[in-house]
Amino acid sequence: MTPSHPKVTEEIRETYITDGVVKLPGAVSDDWLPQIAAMAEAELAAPGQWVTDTNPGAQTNRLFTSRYRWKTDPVINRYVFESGVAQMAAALMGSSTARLYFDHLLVKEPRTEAPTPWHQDIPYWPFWGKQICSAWVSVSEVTVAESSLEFVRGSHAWESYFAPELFDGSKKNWTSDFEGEPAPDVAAARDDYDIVGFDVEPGDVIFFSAWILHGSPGNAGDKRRTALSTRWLGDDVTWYPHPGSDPTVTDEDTEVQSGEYPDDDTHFPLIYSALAPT
Ligand SMILES: O=C(O)CCC(=O)C(=O)O
Repeated sequence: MTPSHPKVTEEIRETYITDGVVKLPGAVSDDWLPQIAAMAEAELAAPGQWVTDTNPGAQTNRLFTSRYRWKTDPVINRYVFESGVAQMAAALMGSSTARLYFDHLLVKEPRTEAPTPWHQDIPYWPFWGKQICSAWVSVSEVTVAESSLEFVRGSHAWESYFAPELFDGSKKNWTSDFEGEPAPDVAAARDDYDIVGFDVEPGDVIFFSAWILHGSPGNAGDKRRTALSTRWLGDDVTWYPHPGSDPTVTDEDTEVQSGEYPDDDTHFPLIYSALAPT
């Protein structure tokens, strides 16, 4: 059955397919945003298990990320199941289903110097397939200078698979096990790339392929930038654990075998199916 969503017009879907990224204005309702902001505040005060923090406790110059909390955090859990983002992701990917991989809170305090390095998501993740995307929402208005996202338009179609890098500004590889070419230094040669950046209003969601090169500058602004990215798996996805893949869910946690569709509702819950009665 063809997936659809009222906000995913044919034009928007074509942009997603061609560019690898699209912004859906007002895709989630405003009432989610204060809840996400409060969740972030609580997480900063008492971080969960899967955290990167460049400057613990600081009010400025701090990049903080936390992942895979949908099972224990009630706000994230409700957002994943009820916000409608899963159905939009499915419609954009042309997938009849959307399973959640994980949620990723990304906070940049005011005057955070560290950019999010230019990277592809797919090499970090233990999955293979083209129907994999993220849905990134900011709780407040954010310009690119305040650390909204930038993309190399069309790079999802390059067939590249770049070595993952740490997100702490160190420029080090995320793992020593991964063999692969480093991501190009887009920041050093911006004119060589077709870069598109998105200023966002609250409730806008940026959907992007796991294969696209993307990053964000540091936060030059004087307010916190809080964003929540959720990661979505479509019909063509298979389990592909490999050296360097994110350890939040590993082969030891799931009975899914390499090369199989990740039909595991405990770890990758089915959030949307076009076949399910509405
Ligand atoms: O929020 C950011 O700065 C980076 C987000 C990102 O890279 C992602 O969601 O994949």
